[in-house]
Amino acid sequence: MQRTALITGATSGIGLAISEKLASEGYKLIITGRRTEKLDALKLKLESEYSLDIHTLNFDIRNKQEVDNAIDSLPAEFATIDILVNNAGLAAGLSTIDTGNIDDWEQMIDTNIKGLLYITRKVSPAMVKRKSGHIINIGSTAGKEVYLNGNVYCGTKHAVNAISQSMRIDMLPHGIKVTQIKPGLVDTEFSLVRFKGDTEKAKTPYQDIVPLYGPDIAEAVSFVLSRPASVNINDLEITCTAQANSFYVHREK
Ligand code: NDP
Ligand code: 8X3
Repeated sequence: MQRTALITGATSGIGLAISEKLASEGYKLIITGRRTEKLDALKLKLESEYSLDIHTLNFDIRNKQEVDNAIDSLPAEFATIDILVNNAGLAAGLSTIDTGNIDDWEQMIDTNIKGLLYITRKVSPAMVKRKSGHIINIGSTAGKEVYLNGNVYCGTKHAVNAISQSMRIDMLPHGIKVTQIKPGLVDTEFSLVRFKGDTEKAKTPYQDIVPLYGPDIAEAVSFVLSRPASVNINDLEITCTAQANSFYVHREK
């Protein structure tokens, strides 16, 4: 049976790649993000490539009312969400704790932690009622090891790690799968967002390595979703070959 997947943060990077991969596999998709024109363009592209119906939801995940209204607005044919991919997120800035920008901190906490919670709280009750579903949270290697100046971003991804483990226990009696995928360095808009449009700075994390790209993570999502009903992948940490963990990156100069 065709399954419906809702992917947050589908306008770019990892979320966009997951949307493309799942569309190619015939999933019914709900794609979300703030940039309407990007959502519309992706819908048009995927619908023409794969003759699928795709629904777009345009909302800011930091706003609980917008999240609730968006999910309540789903037409009947998209209202049963089998798979929730909690991907929307960002890093803003990279500074020591005594110099960090408080607005950046709020944005990361509100998006990466509270946004993930708002949409999970809204979508999961129907999964519980149906006793089926799969929630995939995009964490990070930054949720496993902290690094210099990463303080708040690392904190939000440690929270995603804890919430993923805890929600897996909550969902256990209901047969709902919870998977956390923890990527390392993935070349997306992530770094451009972190460094606020500074293209030169944004290149530095990926310099002299072959980083991961969105499709590498989308492959993993596809794998996780294609396991038999009796099998769950709890956690998956993925880095490029040049990266061992948050600290060790081998750069070929
Ligand atoms: P991108 O910047 O390319 O994509 C981020 C996505 O999140 C966009 O689609 C953006 O959509 C969406 N988003 C951000 N803020 C909001 C918001 N307030 N409301 C709704 N949507 C929002 O980055 P990535 O693809 O790299 O990041 C995706 C996830 O992967 C994030 O959670 C990130 O922390 C995680 N990650 C990234 C890694 C990397 O190295 N790139 C490594 C490990 C984890 P829009 O702007 O249209 O709203
Ligand atoms: C993104 C990876 O190393 O920039 O989560 O924090 S890193």
